[in-house]
Amino acid sequence: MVGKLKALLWDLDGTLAETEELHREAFNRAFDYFGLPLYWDQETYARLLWTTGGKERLKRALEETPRAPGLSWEEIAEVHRYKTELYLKLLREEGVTLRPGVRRVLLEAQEAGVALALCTTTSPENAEAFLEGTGLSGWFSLVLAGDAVERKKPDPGIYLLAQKRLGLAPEEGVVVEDSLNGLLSALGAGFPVLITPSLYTLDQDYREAHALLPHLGEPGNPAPVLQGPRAGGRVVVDLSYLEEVRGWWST
Ligand code: XBP
Ligand code: MG
Repeated sequence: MVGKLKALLWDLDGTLAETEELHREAFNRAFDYFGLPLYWDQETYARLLWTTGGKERLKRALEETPRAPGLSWEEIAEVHRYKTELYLKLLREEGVTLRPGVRRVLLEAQEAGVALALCTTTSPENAEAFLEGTGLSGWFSLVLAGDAVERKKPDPGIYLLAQKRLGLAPEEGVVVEDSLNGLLSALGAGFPVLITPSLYTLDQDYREAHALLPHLGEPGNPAPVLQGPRAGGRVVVDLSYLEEVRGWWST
């Protein structure tokens, strides 16, 4: 294994926090406002989440709904801009809680001089508002969001761009993700990947992940390791465990 861990790269939605219900609510309110014949219940949203990116997801939903109007990309972007406004409002009003272990691991990384990068498919204003709302503004030296890359996850573009911007070799980082699309994107860029599935991505196929745990764990509430180093045991994920994940990746 080469050198020590230099960067932790995080997905946002589903990984740092369970945000997808706020997104779903914002989408549905926007559909109502624009008079679109769409309503996304949880089952529909779980299926549509396979298409990453709000505009791309809306385009797909319109295409598969026979009585829906054929909107241009600009019109889709307009509905999506309004959805973003609603999401930001919901985020401020309802707030959001970080998933177990997230703040602790971020803090440990920050204190150890390990760079933090946010690599998310959501829009940049959502990412900034999220970081502000959770007290994490300024923690991430790199934030890549939304249309920062031409093709969204599962394309590896976002993680390749992060490597370039951070001057990082894949073996010098670990990616934390919550979905198969995120896993495929990070693997495509060559990174070791730890997966903590979220409410909408529990049943996806994570066989290729280097570590799989339901959450990062906290002292007093360690997480069962389903796959990867110390599988069958319980861990509180910290930098030393993440180093083990890198070791696991290189074997
Ligand atoms: C998840 C996504 C996003 C959000 C909605 O991103 O695919 O599209 O569901 O946000 P990630 P937007 O898990 O990579 O953070 O409507 O702003 O796209
Ligand atoms: Mg995610």
